[in-house]
Amino acid sequence: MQIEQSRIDELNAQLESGHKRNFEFYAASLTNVEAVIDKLIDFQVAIPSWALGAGGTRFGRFSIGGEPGNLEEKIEDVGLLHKLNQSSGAISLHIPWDIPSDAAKIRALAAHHGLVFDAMNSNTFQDQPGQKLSYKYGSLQNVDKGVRQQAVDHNLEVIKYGKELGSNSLTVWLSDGSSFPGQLNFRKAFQNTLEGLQDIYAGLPEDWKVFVEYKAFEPNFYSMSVGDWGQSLLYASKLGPKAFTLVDLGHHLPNANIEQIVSLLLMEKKLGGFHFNDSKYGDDDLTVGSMRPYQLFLIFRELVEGMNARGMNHAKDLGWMIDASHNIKDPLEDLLQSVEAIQIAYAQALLVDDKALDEARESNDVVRAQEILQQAFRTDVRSVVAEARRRSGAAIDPLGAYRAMKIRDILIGERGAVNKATGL
Ligand code: LRH
Ligand code: MN
Repeated sequence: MQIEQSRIDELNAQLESGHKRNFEFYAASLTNVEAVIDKLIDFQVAIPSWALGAGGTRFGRFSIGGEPGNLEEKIEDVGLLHKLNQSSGAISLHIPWDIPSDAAKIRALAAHHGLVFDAMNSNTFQDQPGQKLSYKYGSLQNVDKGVRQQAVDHNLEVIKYGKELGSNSLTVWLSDGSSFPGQLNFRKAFQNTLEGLQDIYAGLPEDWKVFVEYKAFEPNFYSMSVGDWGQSLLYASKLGPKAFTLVDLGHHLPNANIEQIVSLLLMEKKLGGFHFNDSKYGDDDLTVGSMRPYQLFLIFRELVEGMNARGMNHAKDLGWMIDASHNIKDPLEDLLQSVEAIQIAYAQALLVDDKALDEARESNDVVRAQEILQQAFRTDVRSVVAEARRRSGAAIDPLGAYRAMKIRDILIGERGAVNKATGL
C-alpha cells in the first residue's frame, strides 16, 4: 500500500491550529529554533529490514499480521514510515535475509519510496541451509581456517550486493566468543578475527566504511571476541582509516557510561555509527527512549559537542540506524516512536547553552552545569519536531495518522494475518 500526500495534508489540517498554537508558544522561548528545525529536517534515521515483523524470544513469538514477506514488501513498509515522518529515508539490509533478486529493480523501488540503502549487515551468527561449515564455534575466530575463509567470503559477497544497491558501508557484528572458561585462547581468537577482518577490509571499495559492532554477551555468555568498545577500537585502529566502531546501545554491561564512550570514540575519529534502541537489562532491543530517555539525551549531547568540535555534518558523517526487535508492539508503531524519540533527544541536545555550560565547567560550578543540561532536557520540543515534519510534508502526528489510516488492517488485508517476515 502507499499513502497519498493528500491524506496526510487532510489529517494535518485537522491538527493545524492546535499545533500552530503549541509551536508558537514553545518557539517563542527558544533562541535557535529555526536552526534546530533545519537540522531535524536533514536528520535521517535508517530502518533495519529485520525489524518490520514481530520478533520473539526463545520462549515464543506472537505474529502481528500483515508482516512483509519479501524484500519488496520490507521496502514498502519503510516507505510508509518515511511518508509519515520524512525522517526514515534509508533502509539497512541483512544478508542473506534480504538478498536482492534483481538489484536494479530493488534500487528503483527504494528510490520510488524516497529511500537509499544504508549499511549492509553480514550474518555469520547462523548456519544457512546447505552451508558447508558451521559457525557453532565462531566464524572469524574459528580454529578451523576453512570456517574463517567461509566467513570472509560471505562478507565479501555482502559488499558485492551493497555495491549493486548503492550502499557504502558494511556492519560486521560477530557472535563469536566462548561460553565456558578454558574454551578459547583469547589471543589466538583475536589474531584470527583480526586477520579475517583485514581480508574483508581489503575487499572494501575506496569510498566504503566498515563498522565493527561490539557486544558484551549473547549468544556467548563467558566471552565475546568483540566484547566492548576497547576491543572494537583496537580492531578498527589496526585495520585502517576506513574502519570504525559501531555503538549498539543495548550491547553494554549494566550501568556502562555510554555517553562517555561515545565522546572518546568521536574524539579519536573512530566512531562510525549507532544502532539505537533501549533496554533495562540486556540486549532487549526495546523502543528507543522507552526506558532511559535521559541517557539518550546525554549521548546526543556528547555527539553534538563532539561533532561541532570537529566541524562534522551531523546528518551525513555518522551512521544513524535503529536496531530493534518487537515482541508485543506493532513494529511500524514502535519504529515511529523510536524515530520520534531520537529526534526529540537530538533537538534537546541542540538547545543546550554551550557557552554557559563551558563557563560552569571551567568554574567547577557542578550545580549550574546540571541545571543548564536539564533546562534543555526538560524543554518540551515535541511541537518543534512536529513543525519540522510539517515543513517537510510529513504528518504532524505520524502515529495518529498511522492509526487513523488503519494501515495495519490494510496490510493484514493485503498480506494475510500469519505470514512471518525474515529477520529476528
Ligand atoms: C546483534 C545485533 C546486530 C545485528 C543483529 C540483528 O545483537 O545487534 O547488530 O546483526 O542484532
Ligand atoms: Mn545491533
